[in-house]
Amino acid sequence: MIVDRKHLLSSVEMAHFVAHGSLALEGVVPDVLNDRDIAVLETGLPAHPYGTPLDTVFPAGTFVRDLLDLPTVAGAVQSLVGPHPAIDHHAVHVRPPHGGEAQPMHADAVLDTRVDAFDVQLMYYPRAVTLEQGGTLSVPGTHLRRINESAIGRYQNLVGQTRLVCTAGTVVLLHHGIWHGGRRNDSDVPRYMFKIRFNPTVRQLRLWNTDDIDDPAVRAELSTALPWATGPEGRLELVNRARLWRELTGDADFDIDYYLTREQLRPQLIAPGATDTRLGGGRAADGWGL
Ligand SMILES: O=C(O)CCC(=O)C(=O)O
Repeated sequence: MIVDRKHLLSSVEMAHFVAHGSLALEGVVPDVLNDRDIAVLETGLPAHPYGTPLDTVFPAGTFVRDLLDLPTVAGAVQSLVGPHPAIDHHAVHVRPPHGGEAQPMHADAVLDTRVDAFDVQLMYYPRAVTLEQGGTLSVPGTHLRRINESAIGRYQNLVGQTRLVCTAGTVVLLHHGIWHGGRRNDSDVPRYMFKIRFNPTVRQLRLWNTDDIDDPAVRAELSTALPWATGPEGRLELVNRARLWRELTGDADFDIDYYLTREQLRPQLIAPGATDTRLGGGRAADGWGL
């Protein structure tokens, strides 16, 4: 389905996603759907091969499709991965009362180093989540620091981490590289989360509503300072974000400060008198002038 433009993300929201690696849609799923969903999640859902078309995995009329067709959800997903994404995989996570252990911190793929494309993970919480219930831990902004799945598993807590606490019907969209982990459920009620990973099937180029692309708030979002990325680490994040923003906007000259521009300086002109031995000893034309 192609979503009406008014439901697409704005450039400011996209810039927030690029800087943080996540976007929360608080309480966007109505209770009538949340109640229906719990029953289906308890039963479980059939698996499909990686990369199956969305229409095959979640045909019209199924509860997941109703969830994905909610205009706010559909608009956000389309803005990030485009229309007709494929389903990488999906999983139901139920943490029983006083059950489960804190998961090792991880990213959801074995070394996925793409910098010019990304998958999106949708996490849907049909019931309110309290801190006691073990709301998902994540570290905003880590998605551009690629790690190999649970290679960071020995770290239980990191500076700048957040814990999800939300109302029923909340959907969170995450970049595939974000560092995260489920926590123990210390409460008397089960905690439900349903996750879907989307693969883009089109180039992730200007898929959102770009009317506000020149709004200064876009650059402000892209420059957000995060607690774990101070000093030189923070500067590296500006480079990483500028690199992704170039891919998403098609603006090959975009930069935050001068970092990425400088890193890519590789002039091809050969100075007078210099020889490029790789090219058979050719000399630069005289008079090029310095
Ligand atoms: O249960 C959670 O909150 C998170 C689960 C998780 O990290 C995952 O599915 O990769």
